[in-house]
Amino acid sequence: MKKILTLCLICQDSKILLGMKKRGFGEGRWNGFGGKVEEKESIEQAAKREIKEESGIEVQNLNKVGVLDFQFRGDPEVLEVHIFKSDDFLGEPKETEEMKPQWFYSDQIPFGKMWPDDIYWFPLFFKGKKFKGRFLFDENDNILEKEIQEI
Ligand code: 6U4
Repeated sequence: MKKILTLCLICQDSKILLGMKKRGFGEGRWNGFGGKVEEKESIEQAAKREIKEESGIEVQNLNKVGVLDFQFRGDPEVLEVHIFKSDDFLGEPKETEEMKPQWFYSDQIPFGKMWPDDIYWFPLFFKGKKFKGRFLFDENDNILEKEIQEI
C-alpha cells in the first residue's frame, strides 16, 4: 500500500521557510509544506496546492530534489514523499490553521523539533544534491533502518 505525498522547501536568500505543524500527522514539528496527492492531480500540482493552503504563498518554480519512502514498523503502508525546492514565489507567508511559517538560516535548522530523518538529508539538500532513500520508524518515531543515496 502506497501513499504519495509532497514536501516543499522554500528558499530565499540564505534562509529556508519551515512551518510548525499545528495539527495532524507530524503535529508539533517544524517541516516543509506538503501533503497528500489527490486523485486527478499531478504530484507538482499537489505540491503547489498544499503550499498555498498551508502558507498562503504561490510558488512559481518547483525543482524536484528527492524521493524518500517512510514506513512504520508493523504497518504495511509506505509513505512515498516527493521533495521539492522552490526559490520563487508570490505573496507573503502567513499563519494558517495547519502551519505557522518561519524563516530559518541554513545553519540554524531546528533539527531537534523536526522529523528525525531530516538531519540526514537536509545537508544533501543544502549542497544541491539529489537523493533517494528509505527510513523505517518504530511507534515512537525512532529510526530503526535508514538508507540514503545521492542520485
Ligand atoms: P491529514 O489529511 O490532515 O491527515 P496531514 O496530517 O496534514 O493530513 P499529510 O499526510 O497531508 O498530513 O502530510 C504530511 C506531510 O509530512 C507531508 O508534507 C510529508 C511530510 N512528511 C511525512 N513524513 C515525513 C518525514 N518522515 N520527514 C519529513 N516530512 C515528512 O521531513
